[in-house]
Amino acid sequence: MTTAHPSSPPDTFARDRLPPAKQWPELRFDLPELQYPARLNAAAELLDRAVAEGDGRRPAIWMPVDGQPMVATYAQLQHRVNRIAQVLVEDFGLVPGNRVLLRGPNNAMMAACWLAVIKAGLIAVATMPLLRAKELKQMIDKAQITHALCSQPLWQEIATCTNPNSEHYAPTLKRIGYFDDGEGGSIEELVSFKSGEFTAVDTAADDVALIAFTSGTTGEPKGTVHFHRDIIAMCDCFPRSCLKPTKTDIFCGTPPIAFTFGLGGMLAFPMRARASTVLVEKLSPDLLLQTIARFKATICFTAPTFYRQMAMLASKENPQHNPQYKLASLKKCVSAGEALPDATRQQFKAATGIEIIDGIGATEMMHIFISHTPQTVRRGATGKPIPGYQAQVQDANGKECPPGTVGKLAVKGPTGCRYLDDPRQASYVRKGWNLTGDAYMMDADGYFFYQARTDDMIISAGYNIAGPEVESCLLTHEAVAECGVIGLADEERGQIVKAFVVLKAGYYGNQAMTKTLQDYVKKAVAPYKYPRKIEYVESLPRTETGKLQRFRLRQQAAA
Ligand code: 3UK
Repeated sequence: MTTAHPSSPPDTFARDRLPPAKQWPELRFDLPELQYPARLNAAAELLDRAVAEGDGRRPAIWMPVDGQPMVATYAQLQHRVNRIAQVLVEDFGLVPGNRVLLRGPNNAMMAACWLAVIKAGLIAVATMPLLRAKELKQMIDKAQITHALCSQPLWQEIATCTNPNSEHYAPTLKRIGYFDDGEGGSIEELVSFKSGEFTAVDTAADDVALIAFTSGTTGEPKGTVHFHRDIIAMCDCFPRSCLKPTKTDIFCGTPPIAFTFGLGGMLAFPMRARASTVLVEKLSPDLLLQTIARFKATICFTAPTFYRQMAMLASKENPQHNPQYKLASLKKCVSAGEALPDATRQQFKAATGIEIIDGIGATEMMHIFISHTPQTVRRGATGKPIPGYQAQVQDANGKECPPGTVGKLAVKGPTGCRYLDDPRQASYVRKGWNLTGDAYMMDADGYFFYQARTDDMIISAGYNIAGPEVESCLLTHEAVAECGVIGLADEERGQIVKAFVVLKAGYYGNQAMTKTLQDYVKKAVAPYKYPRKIEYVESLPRTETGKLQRFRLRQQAAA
């Protein structure tokens, strides 16, 4: 039924499972920088072109080795990428269009493997380190993956998928190559026999380059399919209009390369700018602050909860203030993954002087599509559609709402949602618009204000209440370290507002505190939004990408 594409790679599995054309979002390439040639290999564009244009000796990737900064230049990275690509093609026998699962922490080998897969015209399916055999099997089955490259310390869960006696056996997976490993047969050993000569496969701009599974919280994971062109387009949108990096910038941060937020921020954006990136395998807020100081990082990417904890640590008023946190090098900070509460923005600014750049992105859209620069912040807003994207707030019938009305966020631009063989395509894309599942409001000046995930809106006694608004309010109280707000089923009101609160050290969750917090919210926002129930907890459930798992809070509340 499918017609072969003129430039089809030998294995057309992923292309054949794209949604039918009428279910695609409208793609827009309105800017001059978004006019791409018909043939484009994203790894060649990011790496080979940097070397060819004379940047081979510039630093590309920094890593801490025994606490000391170690660097790989663009030329060194290219040599390593070429040799891995040779292993994939010559030893593993892979052909363009085959899928390769990648499993590793953020480090230079993981980055090199990703680039090698793309350069060889294969399809990268990067997975987050915390995923278990169950989730890996779902992805392997869905994307029909035959080969994996895995960081040795993470071997266990993926090895389970090759065991025919395991319930997580994934029969298509034939071979796993392990890296970060000194043993015989490791990728490091295999590459040592290779010449380092490898010409990038001449892919079409719209050949599939990667399948990113959504970090969705429930149900079967959805694979979002992205082309070589999409990787470059994400680099030519948000970074160009909001971040404005230069060659001397040093990026650092927490999002995994397996999350498209991290793929951009930790690898593709720095490379597109010929800048460098610091890859650290495990970061806490404390270690991220130390990393910024040690590597003199200039740009940081992380989630709101990290900025909040970093602000607390870096504040000079904090009794635990660590004089090692020298943040003088830091110039720009990007927050995404969930809404940035204004309280966090203000605390971080007070501690560091930096105005965070907030941006909403999605795995389906590849990266950020609404954001702002530090100069154009509007309190409480995510920003405006970035150049290259259009956005509007729609009602239930897909009609644009007037300013000031809460509705569904709809976006379109050079990238967009294409699920791999999934009926849910029909709910994400309607009439050419991508519907992200977020409730938003646009003001008269065109600024977009996040309200909540559409299915997280709380309806209490007929009122619509956005949990994040109540969270933002609670976070401005001096006793509150973190909080999460959900709707709890209630016979009389339908739902009531319930807050889970993590208190700062020295505060106690008793009745007096509950009364204090309730009164505080009633004074700051419309009183009907106040949390009728407050539960004090040690920590909140979060995904590996820093997102609050509200469904877990709801389960906890129901139990
Ligand atoms: C939420 C935000 C408010 C929103 C992502 C930047 O998060 C990313 O991708 P996911 O697929 O989740 C998408 C959903 O997350 N969200 C993200 N950023 C914000 N809500 N303010 C924000 N700034 O519900 C969105 O629909 O995991 C973020 C770049 C790439 C990404 N993949």
